[in-house]
Amino acid sequence: MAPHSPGTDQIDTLLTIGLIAAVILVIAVNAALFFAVRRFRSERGSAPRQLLGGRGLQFRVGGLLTAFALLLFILGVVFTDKARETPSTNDSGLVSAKSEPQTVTIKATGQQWLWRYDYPNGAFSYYKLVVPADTAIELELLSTDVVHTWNVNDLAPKADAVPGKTHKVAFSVSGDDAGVFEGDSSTLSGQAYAAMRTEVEVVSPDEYKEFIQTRKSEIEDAQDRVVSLIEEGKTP
Ligand SMILES: [Cu+2]
Repeated sequence: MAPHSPGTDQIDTLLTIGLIAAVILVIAVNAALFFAVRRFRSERGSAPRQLLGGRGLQFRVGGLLTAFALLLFILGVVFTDKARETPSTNDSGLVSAKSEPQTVTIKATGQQWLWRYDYPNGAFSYYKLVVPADTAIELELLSTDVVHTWNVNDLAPKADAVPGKTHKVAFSVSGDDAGVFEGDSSTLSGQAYAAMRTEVEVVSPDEYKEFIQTRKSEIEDAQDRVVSLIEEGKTP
């Protein structure tokens, strides 16, 4: 993972803590097993001894594991303190006509097997989402058929698009990190779910405005062409 939005670096940290804990446990358990097998092995041919640990030993091992669990819990809480920080729009982000910082709300609709994005001005795009940098982005996840999962893990925790419900996922990317981020639909949503990929392109607020305006007029032009074809009787 390469975190690029507030909160995602915390998820990354938690992942690392979990990994280190797992490695420590695997080594400790195997070392203990290896030690016990070597230390208490019986000679070939003789009946193996039956060993019983004293009560004290059980308490010591139990205590040690409790301390380990407690340590993990504390580390998890301490290092993910900022995970609930919400993304915000800063000075370089998208501003309104009255130069107030804005939050951009975009509808992301999952369908077998494509993501559709609907922008505030009525423009839409498939597969690729374009967002302004330094701006709080709020995605409203919807689904027209089955459960899909919007998963661009450099930007946000993954979130489900469930039919009949709206889920929200928020992120913001600093202008220094502007670029393209790859993602997918990480819930089995049918035959071609592996092809249900997505891409988030982070551009400057001006480029974003230009993008949605161009998209909007392209869509309107295409609709006009269809309408005139119908009027001429050449129904497509
Ligand atoms: Cu899907």
